[in-house]
Amino acid sequence: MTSTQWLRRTATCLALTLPAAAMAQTIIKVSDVQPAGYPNVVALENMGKKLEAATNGKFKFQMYPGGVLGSEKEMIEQAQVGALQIARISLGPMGPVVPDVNVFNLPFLFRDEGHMRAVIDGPIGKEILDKITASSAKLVGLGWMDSGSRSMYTKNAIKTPDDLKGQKIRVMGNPMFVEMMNAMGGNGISMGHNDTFSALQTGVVDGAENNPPTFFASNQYTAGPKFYSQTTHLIIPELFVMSKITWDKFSKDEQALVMKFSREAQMEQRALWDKSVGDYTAKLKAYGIQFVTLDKKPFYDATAPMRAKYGSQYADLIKRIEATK
Ligand code: BDP
Repeated sequence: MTSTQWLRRTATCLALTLPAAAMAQTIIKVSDVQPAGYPNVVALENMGKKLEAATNGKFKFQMYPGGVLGSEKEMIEQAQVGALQIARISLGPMGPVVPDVNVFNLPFLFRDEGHMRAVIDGPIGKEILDKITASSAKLVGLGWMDSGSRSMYTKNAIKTPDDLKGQKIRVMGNPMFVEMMNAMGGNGISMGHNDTFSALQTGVVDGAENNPPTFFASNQYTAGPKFYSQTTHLIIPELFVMSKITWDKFSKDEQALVMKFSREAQMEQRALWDKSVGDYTAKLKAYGIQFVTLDKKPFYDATAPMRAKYGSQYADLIKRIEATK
């Protein structure tokens, strides 16, 4: 037996006899700006457990919740160069990287959250993920996540666009959202999610906009805002993407497994979301945040020129989205 043959045989014997954990493992770093325990993070942790079990421990997820790896823009950049394997991000900051996805970033595009779910679960959802994968961004779209709808939180109640006059409102990093906020009467300031708490506290911004679970989970509700005014101007799905550099190293079977568990994570996150969204809202109310109902039409009308300007390039797609039941 040559020494190479001997080495190979020994390696095979070891692989057969050693417990999985002692074999070479592929660590998959997964990052999220949301904290541990948030529906997205839990769904991804469970996806990791399934993948680890199905591959006899070859793949292992290492979670980095709470934005420890930086902003979503930075997470996208890290995934593009293969320094991060899975980035869970909002579609908002994906827009500047893959402009095709911006159709979902239009204010008041979806009728309600149920409409958004029907679209992302169906062929259009798949098309948009595939557009990310086919783009030059070096990312593979794995699956969607729910994010409810985004509304304004400020020190005063917002009932009409006039109430936003002179107020600096934090938005996600995408020029479209600055334009949207300006159209609705405020001054849009874009910054990363993790900078928003101190921006609110120090008065760099007067308010921000997000869904109730994030308003609570980020502690922003303790940083000054008193009112949550339910404009529901954006219903943006979130997504998780894999670095293409990582993806290309996987076998076809491994890629199929990742896709299967991604879809399951999408559905599990939704169930977790539905179970917890009421609790988050109740906690905000218990703290004293006042939820304001309002007439959405003036906000819808104020953003109509924006939908016309950006929507024209997606005219056919928007018709299909509108026709989705
Ligand atoms: C939250 C999303 C997160 C975004 C954040 C934001 O879960 O992905 O980063 O909003 O506003 O709802 O930046």
